[in-house]
Order: sequence, then C-alpha cells, then structure tokens
Amino acid sequence: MKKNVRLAEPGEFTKRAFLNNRIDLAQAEAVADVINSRTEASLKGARNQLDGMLSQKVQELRLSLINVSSFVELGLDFAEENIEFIDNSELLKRIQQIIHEIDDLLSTYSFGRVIRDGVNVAIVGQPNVGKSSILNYILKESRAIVSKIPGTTRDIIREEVSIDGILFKLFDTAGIRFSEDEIEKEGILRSREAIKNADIILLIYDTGQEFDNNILTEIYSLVHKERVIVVLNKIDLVRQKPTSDKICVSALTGEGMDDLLKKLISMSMGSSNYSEKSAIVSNLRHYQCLEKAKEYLGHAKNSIYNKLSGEFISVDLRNAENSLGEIIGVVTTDDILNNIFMNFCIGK
Ligand SMILES: Nc1nc2c(ncn2[C@@H]2O[C@H](COP(=O)(O)OP(=O)(O)OP(=O)(O)O)[C@@H](O)[C@H]2O)c(=O)[nH]1
Ligand SMILES: [Mg+2]
Repeated sequence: MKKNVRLAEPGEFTKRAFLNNRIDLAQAEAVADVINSRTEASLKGARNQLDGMLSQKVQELRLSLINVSSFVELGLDFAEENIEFIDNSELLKRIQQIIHEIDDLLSTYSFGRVIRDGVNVAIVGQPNVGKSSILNYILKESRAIVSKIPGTTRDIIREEVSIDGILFKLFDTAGIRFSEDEIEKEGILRSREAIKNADIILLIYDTGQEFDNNILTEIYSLVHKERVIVVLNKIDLVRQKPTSDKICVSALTGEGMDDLLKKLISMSMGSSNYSEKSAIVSNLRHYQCLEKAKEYLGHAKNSIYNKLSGEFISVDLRNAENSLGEIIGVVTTDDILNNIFMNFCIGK
C-alpha cells in the first residue's frame, strides 16, 4: 500500500500552529528566533516574545483603537441627527495616547536588535598600539598574531564572544596609517569599512605615544561620536596613570579591562531599562508595522485638526488598526506568511 507521506516544509509545524490559532504570528516568528538565538540574552528576548509580551501589548493597543474607532463610526451613522459621541479634543487625546505607547515600543527596537543580533565592535587605531592583544585578552585566547612589528594585522579578524549574555562580534583591524604597501593599503581600506559598519568603535592608543588627533577626527567623520570608546593601552609601561576620562588598560596585565568590558555593555544596552516582563520589539517587520500604524494615526490627527469629515478619520484609524493587526497576524496576506515561514528550518 502506498502511504501518503511527504517531507514537512520549512516551518510547516509552526505555520499549522498559527493557522489553528494556537499561537499568533509574532509568537510564530519567535519560534525561529529561539532556534537561532546564540546567547542567553537573545534567548530570553525570544522567549519573552514567544510568551506573548509584545503580542499582548499590541493587542491592547488594537483594542483601544477599535474603541476609539467605534465612537467615530457611530458618529457617522448618526451624522444626520447631528449627534456627537466623542468630541474632538477627547478623540485627539486618545489618539495621542496610543501614538505615545507606540513610540515607547518603537524605542525598544535598538535594544531589541542588540539582544537578537548582537553588537558589532571594531577595534581600530594606529599600528602596534595593541589592538590584537586587546582582542586576544577579551577572547581569552591568542586568536590574532601579536608582534612588535607595526603592520602585523593586515586583514580583518572576526570573532564572537558572549559577555553578560550579550553577543559581541569583534573585528580586529589593520592599523590605520599612510602606507605604500599594497596589501596593507587594502587592509586599511577594510578597516574603514569595518568602522562604518560597527555599532561601537574601540579606538586604541598607546599611552606612551603622543596622542594623534587625526585618526580621531577621521573616525568622527565616519561615525557618530557617541559610538566611539577611546582606550589608552599599555598603561603598565608608564609610571603615572594619565589623568583623563579615557579608559586606561593594559592588555598585558589585564588592568582596566573590567572597566572596558563594563563600558561596552552599558553602551550596548543604551538607556533601555529592560525587564523580562516588558514588551520588546526586535523584529524589523514588527517595527515597520508599528511605524505604519503611527503614520496613519498622524494622518487621523491632521484630519481632526483640519476639521475633515469623520469618514477620513475613520479610514485612517482602520488602517492603523490593520497595521497593528499585521504584527500578531489578525490581518495577513499569503505573501507575509510565506515570507515568514520560508525562513524556518524543516521540521519545526
Ligand atoms: N607592555 C605592553 N605591551 C603591549 C600591550 N599590548 C600590546 N603590547 C605589545 O605591543 C606590540 C603590538 O601589539 P599588537 O597587539 O600586535 O598591536 P596591533 O595594534 O594589533 O598592531 P598591528 O596589527 O600591527 O596594527 C606587541 O609586542 C605586544 O606584545 C600592553 O598592554 N603592555
Ligand atoms: Mg594587530
């Protein structure tokens, strides 16, 4: 007898769970994140979403919107009798409140991305200042070749490390200087690329050498100041610790390294006061849906200011409601679904 069997498609089991209403769409997407998470923090973030923190918040916002909409629509039904169910100032107040809460969610995205994808850190500076030594120290292994000859590192060395549950992707780069050597020139070009792509730049100086401002100026021309940590290395070689707000370390003795790691972590977390109980946006699709919802609410506000008829307001409110619905999957199209489940591995 020929049995009717076939291999499962990618994400088929999760998709079925979604289609049978066992989980909502944001939760289904979290299944993929749980599978892909590589650090404790990213796993916690994904679990948080799987537990439905974001879904719950979005659903709350959707319900408040539906509530506001219903007043506007009721007003439309009774337009001829000239009965008003909600006055404009109250309507504006409620819409503004929802926008405010959407803003709160949007603001969690940079942190959400950190716990989901990790943080790119470029280690840069002049040749021989100890960039590779610092990488090795953080990794607790001699991954990169260290030597007293300037220009040792010529290509980018990429390594990952998890510190306090956050995934750091470290890029050790070629020292930046003027060079006639073709290979070194290419390496330096790549260093500049790494700087542009980094979330955080560790700019390393040798404490014993004169502070060269050119390289700092160049980096500030490539990235925002706030993303740069200036580090003075080799403090074991100087008798007096420099009095500056810069972080002083020794890759040789390990002095100051804890401060450096603390700084890396605090910079990655930003101003977020993340708790396991708060909703966090870590998925670009969710972020974009929230932005769309906010835009529609902005239109609705304008329509009220411009005293347009209730129909306009009602359409915008409905669009905003649909955008929120797309996050949890109350409103979906086949395209959205296929796109999401295509990225799953088979058997999940
Ligand atoms: N005393 C002392 N020496 C250090 C320290 N950090 C690095 N060095 C030495 O400085 C030299 C250069 O170190 P590297 O880590 O290769 O420097 P780099 O910045 O990667 O150099 P390039 O790859 O050539 O750009 C080596 O001889 C290291 O042993 C430190 O904190 N103290
Ligand atoms: Mg090096």
